[in-house]
Amino acid sequence: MAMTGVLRPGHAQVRVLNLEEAVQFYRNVLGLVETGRDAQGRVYFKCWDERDHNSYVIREADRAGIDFFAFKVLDRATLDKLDADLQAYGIKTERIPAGEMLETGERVRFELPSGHVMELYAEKTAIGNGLPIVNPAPWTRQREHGIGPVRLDHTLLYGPNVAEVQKIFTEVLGFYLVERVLTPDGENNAAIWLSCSHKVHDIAFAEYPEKGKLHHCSFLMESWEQVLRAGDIMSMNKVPVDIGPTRHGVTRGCTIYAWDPSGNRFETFMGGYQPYPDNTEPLTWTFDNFGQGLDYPQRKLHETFLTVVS
Ligand code: M3P
Ligand code: FE
Repeated sequence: MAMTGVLRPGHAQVRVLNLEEAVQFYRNVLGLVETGRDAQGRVYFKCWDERDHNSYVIREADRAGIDFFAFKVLDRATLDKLDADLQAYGIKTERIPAGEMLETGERVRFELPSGHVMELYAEKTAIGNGLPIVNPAPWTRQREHGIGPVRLDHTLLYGPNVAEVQKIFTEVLGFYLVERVLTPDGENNAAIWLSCSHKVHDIAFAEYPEKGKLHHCSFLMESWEQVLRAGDIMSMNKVPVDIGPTRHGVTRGCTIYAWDPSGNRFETFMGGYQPYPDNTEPLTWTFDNFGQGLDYPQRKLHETFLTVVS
């Protein structure tokens, strides 16, 4: 499919309680590549196969959770157009100057009705994946270091006003609804999975009374075997696992949910099907089938899925 407009998840900034403990976890257990530190004390990471300078940034704070989540857009003209479209829709936007984040261009920042801070940007320095662009090998040693995901895949965010959030993503930002779980009365959506691409989701939201909460950031693995290997590495390092390894009914993704040392949930994920935007009939799950949606083999609506966020 043609890819214009909003391209893909670009970066997440997540709060951690102890910076060096978190750096050790993200570098050696999850196996991200540390790419820099800035004057604010933030530490920047990328997954081994990502070419842009950073996708996951952590900062020390007294509570866990997410500061903001960003999407990369095609170019500067697209950034300006989406900024104008957001404003025309009635959303206040702010420009964060280039360089405020390392190796990252100007960002358009706005707050969603769910209380999450979102950003769009067009430019981030390409530092490559450690392989030459002429005659590259299929992987580097970095892929074998820790869990070693290939990229930041999506995030699931919890907050209020999901119906309004859905309208912004579908009417302004060019996303389409891929799947949803209905509320018990069948009248509204309890959770939505949205795509701006050919991926089964680029972002998801679940209705929750408290604003701005993080359910998980998800990291893509290349195979089910790699997800199982991730589970082995989690156990070897006594990482608290929430759910899995298993398969979601929703998205058909194969998954493990686990927590970082600060209590931020993350997911190691692979699979799912590939929707196209002419897929105008989102797959719909009734609330009584939420358990299959979450954990298809066990058909279990794990309590933590609904209640534990950061
Ligand atoms: C995902 C994911 C449900 C959860 C589905 C989760 C239906 O698709 O990627 O985390 O509860
Ligand atoms: Fe996920």
